[in-house]
Amino acid sequence: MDKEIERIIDNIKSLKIQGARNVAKAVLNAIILQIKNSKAKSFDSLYSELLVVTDALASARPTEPMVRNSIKDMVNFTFMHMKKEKSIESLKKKIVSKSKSYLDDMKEDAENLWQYGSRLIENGNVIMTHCHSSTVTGVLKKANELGKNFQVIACETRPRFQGRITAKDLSENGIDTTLIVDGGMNSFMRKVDLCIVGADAIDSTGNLINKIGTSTLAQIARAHNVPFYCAAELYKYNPLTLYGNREIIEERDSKEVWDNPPKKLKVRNPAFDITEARYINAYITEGGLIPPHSFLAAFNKKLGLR
Ligand code: RUB
Repeated sequence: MDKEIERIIDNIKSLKIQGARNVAKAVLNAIILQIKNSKAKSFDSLYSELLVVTDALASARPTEPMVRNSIKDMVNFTFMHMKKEKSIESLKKKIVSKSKSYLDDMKEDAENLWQYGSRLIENGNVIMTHCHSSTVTGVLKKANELGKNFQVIACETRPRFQGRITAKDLSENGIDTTLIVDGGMNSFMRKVDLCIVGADAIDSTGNLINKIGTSTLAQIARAHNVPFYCAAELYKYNPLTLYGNREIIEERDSKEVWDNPPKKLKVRNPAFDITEARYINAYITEGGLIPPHSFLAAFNKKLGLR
């Protein structure tokens, strides 16, 4: 495998590249690299190489439907075009240009989503978020650009402290931001007007899979009557959940929690948890604000358009 692709896979595993969108973008860039640098002499070997590389990329973070959906689209595109193109070089050009337009579409989707989300924020609001979601920070930065005055409370997110990425990014962008430990969610909720979190996966019933602690935040928000939104592109949907399959929750190395624990002590480190649809007021998507039970229909509509 190309050394640069191995580096991308390592960076995804180690969380140097984190958050569903950033991982999906890195995967599409890895596909471009793979195709450009391929020395395959036949359509079949180009296709087989793509399958091996995309399989390794998809396995780097198991709980990421956006990655899997994008890979599936690119693999299907390659398969269909193998029958149409006359030479390997023209097929390679087609795949590279498709991957680039895919990345452009993702950018356009995010811009729309940020616009819709920013309209939920009013002057004087306090917004609580959890972990680091580039989709959520995009919404908040858009609202700031539009001249809205608000405060953000960012939860630190054990064990890898991704909340600090959010807090640093927002405060560097001139947004009034306070970082708190995850355990402070309840104490600080009294001041909060709305919560906005990101998404790794959404299932066919509208349940959300996101950084562990998201479901706690949603339940605390409900107890305080605070609206709870999730900012998620439609491609975060896992189509297999319609047929009874479950999204697998990634369990990371327990050493991230405690690198040298006492002997016989069990330490667990699931990366994500499930927030039931009933705690979610709406998903903020590129197609607008939609209730959880409509996520599947909106995804299907988007697929049809593509
Ligand atoms: C990140 C996380 C984010 C989602 C959405 O977890 O849970 O909320 O991935 O991010 P991790 P985005 O740090 O383990 O990847 O909105 O950027 O897709």
